[in-house]
Amino acid sequence: MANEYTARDIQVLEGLDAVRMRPGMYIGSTGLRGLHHMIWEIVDNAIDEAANGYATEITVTLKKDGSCEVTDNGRGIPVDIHPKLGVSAVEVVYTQLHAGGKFNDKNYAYSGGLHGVGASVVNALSEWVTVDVYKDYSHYQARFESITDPKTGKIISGHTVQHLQKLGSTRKRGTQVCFLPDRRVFEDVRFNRDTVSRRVQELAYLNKGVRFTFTDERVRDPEERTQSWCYEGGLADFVRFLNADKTAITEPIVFEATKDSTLVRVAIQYTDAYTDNIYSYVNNVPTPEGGTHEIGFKTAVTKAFNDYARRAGILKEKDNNLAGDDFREGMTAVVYAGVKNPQFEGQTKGRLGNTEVRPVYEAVCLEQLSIYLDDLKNQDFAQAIVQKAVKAAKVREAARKARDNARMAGQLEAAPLVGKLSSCTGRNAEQNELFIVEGDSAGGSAKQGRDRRFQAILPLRGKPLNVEKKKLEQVLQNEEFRSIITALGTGIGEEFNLSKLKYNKVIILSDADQDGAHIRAILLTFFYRHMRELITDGHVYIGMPPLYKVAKGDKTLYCYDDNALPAAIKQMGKGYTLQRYKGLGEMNPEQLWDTTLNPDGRKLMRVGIEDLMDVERKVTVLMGDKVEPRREYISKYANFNKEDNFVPVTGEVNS
Ligand code: 1YM
Repeated sequence: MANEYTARDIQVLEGLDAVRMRPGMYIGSTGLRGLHHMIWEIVDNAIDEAANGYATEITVTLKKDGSCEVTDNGRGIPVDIHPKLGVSAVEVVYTQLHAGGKFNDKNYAYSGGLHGVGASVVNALSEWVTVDVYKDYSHYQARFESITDPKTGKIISGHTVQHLQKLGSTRKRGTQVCFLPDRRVFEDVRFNRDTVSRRVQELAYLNKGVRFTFTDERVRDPEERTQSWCYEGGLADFVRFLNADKTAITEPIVFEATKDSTLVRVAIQYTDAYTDNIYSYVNNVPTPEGGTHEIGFKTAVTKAFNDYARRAGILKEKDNNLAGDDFREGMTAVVYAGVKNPQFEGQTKGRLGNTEVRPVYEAVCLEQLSIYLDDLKNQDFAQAIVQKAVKAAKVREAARKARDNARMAGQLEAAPLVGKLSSCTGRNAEQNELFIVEGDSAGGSAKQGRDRRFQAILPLRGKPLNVEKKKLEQVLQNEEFRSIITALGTGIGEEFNLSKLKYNKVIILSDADQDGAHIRAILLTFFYRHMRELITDGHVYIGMPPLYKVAKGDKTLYCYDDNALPAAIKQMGKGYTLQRYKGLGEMNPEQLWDTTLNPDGRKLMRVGIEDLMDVERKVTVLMGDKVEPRREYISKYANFNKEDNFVPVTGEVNS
């Protein structure tokens, strides 16, 4: 075979100790994200083997001993001896940084992951790794361990303790890799079942026809241990899944093409919703902040549909073009790009930066969409989409008028808010914080307890409107939301401008009960739907008031969750008093400052969008208008004390 790989092709650069010195540089973090990244680095290699047409099955198994095993049924990593290094290709791939076919263009189509240094990085950060290769009717195995040098006491990373050796004969084909993440590197070495299974399912959608099986051997019930996915429809199946709880008005529109070595894969399905959801990916990696592929896609959609609307006579010569937002109303899309040497940018590296991708992506989408729209058998859908956009344009125009009127009446400007918002005296937006507080009485305490130099308080009366079921126009009529929009200073919807944000931290403070959770969910839904950048840029927080106060004499301890209570009681000893806070309103201003407002010691949870597709589903199901899925979801997961149920977004706790 012309492209046959041999050990000679592998370039050799560096040893593994560099990785252990700076793990963050290679896997992003040593937290849970980084821990799970280890799995995806190995899975990446298996997916490449499938993408090249050699493997059809990939498994990921979480073992009882804390290790993770990944397999594929491809060709198996090459086993021949590297001419210069004198060890097998398997060992080169696992012990030499930057080794691997990924640096060799002729063997490599689209490389994902971080610089393709995956396998050796995983080895460097593991206690041990075993690699089994089934190839040419033989079973080979190698083993690596991080060992302590008896002379220097230093750790030697990923040391080969068993060279690749033939163990026996087999008819199996493929590669099996098992690794145990090193507890000296990671803050927490427990893999999260949901994180892994969700991502494996996502990979199954993105890699059509490949069977992905996920097993968690730590689960007791054998029936619940294994899940398996294989989607022949790929992205088309993906958008259908994303829209499962919505009402679709078209079948998925799907196309795939390659131009100038950029792979374009798109699936679009319209629903009767008012918002749009675009999930973009590059080389199997999510790009929640979009980038050049997504921009190209959006431009093409606007152009293709406007051109069609004119050809079909829906837009007359005198009419203006419809806006991109109009054509995206109700759109769910998966936008996939296969890119050589992708550059990921932005704070969380969630945006594609390659400028050359944009025109190529746009051209392919424009061509493919035009073909779709001109096809006679698609006319019903094409008409439905354009009619919906025309309606959206009318609503947008009405919303603009409503906004203008509101502005004219001064409702969106600061002045009439005096009395409601207690602003801070400092003018440095970087330092300022806005607390959105549930209820007037807690609001009152917060106003007295805060540090007015940088903390502003906005009390909310009652429950704000559930925005999920409302159009922007209606949202703007709601007084609670108008005050929030005005206080933030950013504008909203298409006028949203993050650089005008007046507060670096926007902190939601609500009670730790069902009502509080609901209010929090409504506010987060509002930010998610209408000011998403506020969340993706990391400005939204949830304040965590304490649940208990344990006191004795002049000593006081606050507990922020039930688990902390026994320790606090023990620490106090006999004769303590215990107070359970039912609401923020029960705290006096000093207590509120000590526990919840004071940056030294308070607990905040930053809201992030870690898994957009899951968030979208939660928001739709929990806040939307289809009753049946909500009832099912709630009865399945009902536990109102658990954060997760009503918070459509997840985040890390940082104090
Ligand atoms: C469970 C993880 O690593 N599978 C895998 C890896 C490789 C190959 C096949 C492979 C690639 C090539 C030729 C090639 C890798 N090989 C290398 C290197 N699964 C898993 N399956 N033959 C086999 O790229 O041409 C790196 S990864 F560099 F040795 F070729």
